[in-house]
Amino acid sequence: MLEGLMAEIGRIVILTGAGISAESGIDTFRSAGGLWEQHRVEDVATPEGFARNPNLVLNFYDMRRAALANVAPNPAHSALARLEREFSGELLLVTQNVDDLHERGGSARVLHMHGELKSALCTACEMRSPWHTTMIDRPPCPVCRAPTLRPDVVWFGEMPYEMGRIYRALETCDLFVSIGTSGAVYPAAGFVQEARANGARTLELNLEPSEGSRCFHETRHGPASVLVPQWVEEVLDA
Ligand code: BJW
Repeated sequence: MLEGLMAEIGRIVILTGAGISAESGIDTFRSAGGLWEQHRVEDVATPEGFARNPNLVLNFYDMRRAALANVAPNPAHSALARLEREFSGELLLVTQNVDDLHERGGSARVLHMHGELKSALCTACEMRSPWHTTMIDRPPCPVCRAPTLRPDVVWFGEMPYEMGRIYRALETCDLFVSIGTSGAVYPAAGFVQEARANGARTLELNLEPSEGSRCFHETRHGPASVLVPQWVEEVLDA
């Protein structure tokens, strides 16, 4: 479907989800044995869960932040970094992931719409600060010194980051590509319809059909570590 069309592609928006980091050893959210198997979503990914039991939530995110040291980017992350370097058009890489594997894979411009494990949000002064250690011990905010840090991630019921910039890019892109996401969580799940309504071609790369597969012009099924490098090669060869 994309053959012959790629030459006309000047603006690409890419959305990634947990599936792109699965082969690096980070559990996806909805897989058997995934994160939500050990913890209820309501307990660890809502503001209400944090208010009820902050220690449980801070510990959960401290452990996930520490676990980043034991994983590495895979060929899918590296391929998207190559695309950023070599594609002559405009590229916006939006990830729902809170890990740092895109950056470690070589991508310099990544928009983390659900926040980042390596960032802290102060509930007192609302400033975001780079964060690499633990929060369970209630360290002071680097900006206002209050002991009121929380993980800088977007929980259910909260507004994802950079929505204005993302919707503006979806209005003008020629191609929207969704990689390794189940299409179960909004607003990201609605990006494909937004892009299509504005005239973009749409492509899904996922291990298996997702909840939103039928919304895409084209879907390819298989592991991201294989599909993404193949697709990047096609784009750069066009
Ligand atoms: C592979 C692979 C391999 C595996 N290769 N692929 C009713 C209807 C509609 C909406 C709502 C509703 N009720 C409430 C809402 C809104 C709510 C929502 O969507 N709820 C749903 C449950 C229905 N959304 C929100 O509250 C959001 N905020 C919001 O809507 O604000 C208002 C607003 C209004 C208007 C405009 C904008 C905003 C906030 C959502 C925050 C989500 N947060 C989390 C946690 C982040 C922190 C953390 O990590 O702990 O984000 S939840 C979790 O899900 C995480 C993920 O980013 C997100 C998406 O998951 P993802 O990435 O898709 O992972 P999986 O596991 O679901 O799928 C993995 C896929 O990979 C699978 O398909 C596999 O097949 C595939 N795969 N191996 C390729 N090797």
